[in-house]
Amino acid sequence: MKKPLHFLGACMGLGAQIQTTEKGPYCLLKSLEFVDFVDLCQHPVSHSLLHTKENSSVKETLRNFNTELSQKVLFYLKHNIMPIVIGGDHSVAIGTWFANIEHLNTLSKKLGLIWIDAHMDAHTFDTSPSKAYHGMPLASLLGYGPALIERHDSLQKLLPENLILIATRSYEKEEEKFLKDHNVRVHYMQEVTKEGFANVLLNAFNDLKKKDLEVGISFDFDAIDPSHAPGVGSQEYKGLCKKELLEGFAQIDLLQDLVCLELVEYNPILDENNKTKNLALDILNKLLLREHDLSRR
Ligand SMILES: [Mn+2]
Repeated sequence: MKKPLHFLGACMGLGAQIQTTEKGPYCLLKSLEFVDFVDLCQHPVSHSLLHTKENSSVKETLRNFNTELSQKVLFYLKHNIMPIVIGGDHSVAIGTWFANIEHLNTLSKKLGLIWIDAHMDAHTFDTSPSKAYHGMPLASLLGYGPALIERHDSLQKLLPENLILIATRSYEKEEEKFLKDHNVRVHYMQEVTKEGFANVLLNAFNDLKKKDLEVGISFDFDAIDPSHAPGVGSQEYKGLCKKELLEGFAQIDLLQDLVCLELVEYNPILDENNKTKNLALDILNKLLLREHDLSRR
């Protein structure tokens, strides 16, 4: 049986300094032509929320957005449909993963989260030099940082021992200290280059599975080297190459083995020759949907 899935376009860019990542979901999702068996959707609240900066603070907007996104994600999880969240900037991870934690909690299960990203995204508002919220979602998920979702204080948090970062290479020392103090496992890019992304990813996945966790992946396109994925808000050199990413992902059945998958920070405005878009489509078409019947495309 193929597991049903549902795409959620999280069209939000207010968490980043370059806000045109909000255009990522639509640009990507409209290129997928398998609507026969996938209910393709855009996040229905996104456009009413996108340009409310004048009459509402960015924080307020992000809080409302993540609250609605989490309710959407929760709805699909409850109906045994795998949500594939397409961002948007990485602040949408707050909505995505709090929903997963809440859903798993009702099943007496816990989330193991793999965060593939050039950055640590573990700032609090006080430590962040840029004050951009997309640099803070992990702090928020761990119970710190700004409350960018309703009821943040009372929500079950991600447990630090169930979080693994991969491909990390750009961060501030406050973030590193924060993650170290919480004993979060970080596989820096240097190690990934030495050991191979495929090995690091598979080990991370297996270790979380051994702990009887449900595994989710949050993938930020800036984990990839800008020569392979220039269409991101915050380019960081010496990243993963396209081939090793796809080979790494191919070891995991993204549809059957994960509780949820999130792809964020694709910015079509900054893309060059559709490099980033084609990479995203390769992940979705060749890996996620490989078991689906693509013959009608
Ligand atoms: Mn990120």
